[in-house]
Amino acid sequence: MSIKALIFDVDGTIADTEETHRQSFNAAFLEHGLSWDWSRREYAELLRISGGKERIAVYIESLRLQQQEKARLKGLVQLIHATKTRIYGELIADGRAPLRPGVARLIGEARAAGVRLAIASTTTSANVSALIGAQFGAEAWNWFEALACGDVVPRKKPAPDIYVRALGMLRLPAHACVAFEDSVNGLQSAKAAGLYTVVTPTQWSEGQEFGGADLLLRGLGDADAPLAAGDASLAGGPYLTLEGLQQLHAAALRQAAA
Ligand code: XBP
Ligand code: MG
Repeated sequence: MSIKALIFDVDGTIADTEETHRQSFNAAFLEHGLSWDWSRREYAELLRISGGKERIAVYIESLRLQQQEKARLKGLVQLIHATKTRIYGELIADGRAPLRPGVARLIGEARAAGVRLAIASTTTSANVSALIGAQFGAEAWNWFEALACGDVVPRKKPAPDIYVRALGMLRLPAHACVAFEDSVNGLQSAKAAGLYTVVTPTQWSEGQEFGGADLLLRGLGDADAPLAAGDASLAGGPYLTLEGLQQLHAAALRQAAA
């Protein structure tokens, strides 16, 4: 088996969480007496910025305000974001943002085959734990040997830092791992770290530039959610299995060595 570990992005990849993030941002703004209210269209643009704190700071900078007021508001970013993270955790614990089709199946196939699991996400470890706990149960926290999240690295996606960190925690070389992503920032991060990367966009990231993806599918697919014909031919079947991925990954390694 040329694949020793699967490294999953979280938001948009394991689950379509960005609508819950958007609602959490807006609820936090309200709680802090701010009249900001990010529409879906506005949030889709803001998603180009990795990291909720960074996103809020860029938004503040875009406002027509005196520099002094911008500086004051930027001084509140950590507090606003902590409120947003609390609200997000509550919504996720309520079962918002179910797993995308095939995620639980592929993770189960990997565990059965002894392929190791890791997370490489821009969001906070609190958010990742909330999602994994809500969707898999608390025992699943131990399935992921490496949780590389948020601020543990100086540069967020599209920089490779978070994937390099996950590889270091796994003590594995990039060529022995596969990354799963949903966005161009995530794809660029994983490719810059040298990983074979599967991209499954969501409505928030569709239309972004996925030219460098090793495998681009609308989703992983499942027995009750089979892939459309085009994706099925790429995946080698009605849904992407670990065995199918292993064949694609091994072929890519052979091609790179040729
Ligand atoms: C996506 C992100 C995150 C989330 C919001 O992360 O860019 O910023 O949008 O979460 P991923 P935070 O790498 O998992 O796709 O507010 O915690 O940043
Ligand atoms: Mg993502």
